[in-house]
Amino acid sequence: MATISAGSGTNDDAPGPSDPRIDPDRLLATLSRFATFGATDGGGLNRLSLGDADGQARDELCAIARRRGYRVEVDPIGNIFITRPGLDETLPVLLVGSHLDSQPFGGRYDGAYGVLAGLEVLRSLDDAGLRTRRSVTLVDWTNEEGARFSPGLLGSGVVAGTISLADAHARTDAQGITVGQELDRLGYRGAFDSSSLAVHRSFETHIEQGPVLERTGTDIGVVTGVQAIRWFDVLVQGQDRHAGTTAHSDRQDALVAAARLIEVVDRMADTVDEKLRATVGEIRVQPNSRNVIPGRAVLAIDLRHPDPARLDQAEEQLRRAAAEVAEQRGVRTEVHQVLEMPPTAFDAGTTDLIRRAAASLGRSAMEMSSGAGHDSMNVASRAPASMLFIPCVDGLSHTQAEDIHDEWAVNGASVLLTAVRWAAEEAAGHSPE
Ligand code: HGY
Ligand code: MN
Ligand code: MN
Repeated sequence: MATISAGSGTNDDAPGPSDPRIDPDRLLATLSRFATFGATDGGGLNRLSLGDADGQARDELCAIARRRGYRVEVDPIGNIFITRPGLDETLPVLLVGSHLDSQPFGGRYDGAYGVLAGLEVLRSLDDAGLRTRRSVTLVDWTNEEGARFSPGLLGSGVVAGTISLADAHARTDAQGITVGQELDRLGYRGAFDSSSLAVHRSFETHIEQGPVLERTGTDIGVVTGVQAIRWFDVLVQGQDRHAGTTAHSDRQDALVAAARLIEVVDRMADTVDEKLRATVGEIRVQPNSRNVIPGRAVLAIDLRHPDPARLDQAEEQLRRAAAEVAEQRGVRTEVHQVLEMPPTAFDAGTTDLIRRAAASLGRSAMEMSSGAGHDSMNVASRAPASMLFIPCVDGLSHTQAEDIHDEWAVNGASVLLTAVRWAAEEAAGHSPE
């Protein structure tokens, strides 16, 4: 695993007053610093949304921003907006950023890279003494992952209107703690009206979370869109009974019934089509004791496909299988949809800026669609948005083994800086094509 060290070389040819450059050492040192918040022994992160480690990362980000004199605003769902004011603050802003929360045994770069590459852009503009026409705002979205509080994309979803603030505050984790309680505990239930934030363009930088860029030796992924996502919770209610005294003919075993459904989900890549991604990533069993026949099981299901009609097919198969298993196993089943994200097509003009920024820096680039979900799906419903990817080692993500090379990190931030500078100078009233 390539460790992040102080990056190679600094900027020998110091930037002119209006020629901002990324500071590789500062970017890499900041990535290392943030990787300590929620660090696991396996070299990854356990920085669940609104847990203590997320609170530490948030506090560090805000402290850096305040030391730099940036404006720090927090909205009622805890999204953090850090603004480097431009010459004309009446103009819609440039939005960069991503998320700081991670999976339970996740990687150090999923989300964090986008936030910290965005921070590096702000600091590089400072170094060059460059005041952009439009303000540049860096965002840390609350609960992108949805690992602790379902659904994911929660903070950006409230701003996009896909979930109400009240519903979002009421979401609970496995211990029954609510989002609202955690926001209050960490001091991140803010009052900033983010729904009023006017965005000219949004650029989210992220690791690819797949193998294509590394395999093809391409520096930058120019992301044209994201596939559709649907999450379901399936409840299986049987009857808990003594394992030693209950004949199999008298059992209503919720876990066995759930196992039948897991098989159905796994076969969907055949029964729907090979582009479908169907996963049962989590199962909660009650009472979860060796000598008790499980009375209740809850499956957390993640379905994805570029074509929502195929997701309709998968959903229909899931609902039919749940009804059949209920009949066969003498249990009750319920299928609840907890997240629906339609396929997203990013703004062509914003995507083109990324493509041209990469070319201007001599970085190789290729167009690609994202298999992973991102907050930019929500941002795209409100403003011209796009994303740029950097490679990750072996395409691994959502695992502690997630890793990147230093030069990939620097390349992505440099392309982001160029795209942001160009967009920030676009004429007032310029309506992105
Ligand atoms: O699940 C996703 O696609 C994202 O990485 N959270
Ligand atoms: Mn992510
Ligand atoms: Mn993720």
